[in-house]
Amino acid sequence: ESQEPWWKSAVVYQVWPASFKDSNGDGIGDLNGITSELDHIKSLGTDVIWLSPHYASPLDDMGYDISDYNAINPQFGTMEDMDRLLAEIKKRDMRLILDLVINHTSSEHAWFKESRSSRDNPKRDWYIWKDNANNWLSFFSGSAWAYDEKTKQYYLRLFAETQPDLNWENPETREAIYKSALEFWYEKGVSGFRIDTAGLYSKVQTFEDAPITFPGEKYQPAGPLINSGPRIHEFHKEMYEKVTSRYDAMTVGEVGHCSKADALKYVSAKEKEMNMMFLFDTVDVGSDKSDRFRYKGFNLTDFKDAIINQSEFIFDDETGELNDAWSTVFIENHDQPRCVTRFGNTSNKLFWSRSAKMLALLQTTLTGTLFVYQGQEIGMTNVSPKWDISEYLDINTINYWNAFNETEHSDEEKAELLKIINLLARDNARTPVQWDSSENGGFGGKPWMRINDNYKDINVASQKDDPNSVLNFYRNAIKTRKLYPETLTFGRFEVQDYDNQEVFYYTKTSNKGQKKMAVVLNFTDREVEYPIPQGKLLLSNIANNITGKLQPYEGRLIEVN
Ligand code: ISL
Ligand code: CA
Repeated sequence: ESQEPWWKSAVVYQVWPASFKDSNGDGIGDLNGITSELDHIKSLGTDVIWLSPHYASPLDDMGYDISDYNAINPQFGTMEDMDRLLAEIKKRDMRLILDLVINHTSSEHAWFKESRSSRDNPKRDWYIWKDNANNWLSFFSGSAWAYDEKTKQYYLRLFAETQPDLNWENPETREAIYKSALEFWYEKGVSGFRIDTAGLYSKVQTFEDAPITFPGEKYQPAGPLINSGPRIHEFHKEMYEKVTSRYDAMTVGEVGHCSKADALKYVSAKEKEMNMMFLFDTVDVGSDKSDRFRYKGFNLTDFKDAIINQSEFIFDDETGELNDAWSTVFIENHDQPRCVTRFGNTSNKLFWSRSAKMLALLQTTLTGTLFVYQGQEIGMTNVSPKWDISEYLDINTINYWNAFNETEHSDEEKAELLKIINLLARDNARTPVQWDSSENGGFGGKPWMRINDNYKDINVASQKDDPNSVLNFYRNAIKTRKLYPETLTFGRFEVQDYDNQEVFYYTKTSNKGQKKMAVVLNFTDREVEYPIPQGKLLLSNIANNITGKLQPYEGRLIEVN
């Protein structure tokens, strides 16, 4: 009955291929492994699979360093494997979106090899070369500029040294990106893209020093000099007009942080840029937004604010009705720690299971397109705090730790940073998916990254037929979401009792106002007496509790009368 496009009510499941499932025993997840688990993915209520980079890559940044947009990483499989995966996805009435990494390539990409070969190479200007470096900080620590001995200039690399930034100012470069990274895959039948670092393409062309954000530091976050820069909306409009608009596509841009005005430019339908974006308010709660490891701790009102910020721009200020913009709902991805460790409680089995389900209840009742990350559906946790720093393999973590150790620090300071790394490192999302309690957690061969020690307790096999498992809670909650789309996916979101630091209480109201639901979540490990709204209990993570007392981590969805 609704005229809304399919991607608004879609449930998206993100696969990060290296750690999903290994079909040939070499310890690296692969495309055939994904194909073998499509029924699991579908059983959740998934409509769309977002596949993190599967392209040819040296894997310095686990595939976000692409050396050929039109080839499959041989460690993940072949083009035939990819065609089969796509066909099997479609057979199950799902769609596939890919990762679009076009702010930079790998330094092994043919374009960059040409560009660096001489100052007068025709592709020299496809990347950003300068005689002098400025003070910009790389997202992976240190200077954002790398010196190239051969031609004696610096190239910009906002991420790893092997991830040179493309020069979007050059129209020829943009054309090449559209053809090779987008059109090629649309023509193969994919349904859109998750657009990596979608806010970073337009750099302020003076390349001036960034102001001091972190006093005493040599390099400083470039901030607005690179994020949502002067031509960013022009570039997105061009990409939409030249490519995306020709397909029935879904696009979700990774923007991170931006003003409300920019948000509306990115995702208002009339602007013709992209459908929706990922904002990082929630996943950055308690952290400095330029450096997550500068962490100050969690509090529930900050968390409420973050969730408000991520979707308030899709409602008209005056009427409260939806406008023509759209938003996303997510709490995990391959760059984030596990939500049950971060926002829930893993100190015992009961709290683990209950808080994982409470977070599922939160996610499945918020407005926007819902994204679930591999392993989230079984309540996978962060790695053990006992892991040695050498077990962490992510370039972001390693570079940060090395940069920190370039200056003297006390044992207390080191221990403090190690604690924060354990809480927030991207590695936490990247351990192999735990399929069963057998060797290597049923993932395949001896995995490229150490499996989480708790795989015997937390795995798909032990949860799939247990009606009380986290997995079946996710399935039920997604079913409920699909039963009441007007209220849960499209409804107006209003936080009640904002100042409460223990309970997160909000209402969802269908656009025409005929249905109203309340969500009440106890974010503490204590019983809390609470004036719970009267009505029909639609979903709860504790069977049959209709008392006025919320158990630790209890969550309820109530249809209020
Ligand atoms: O995770 C981060 C570092 O703490 C973020 O700053 C992250 O680098 C940023 O959100 C951009 O992420 C995306 O592009 C990166 C890649 O490493 C991430 O995996 C990807 O999601 C470079 O392509
Ligand atoms: Ca493999």
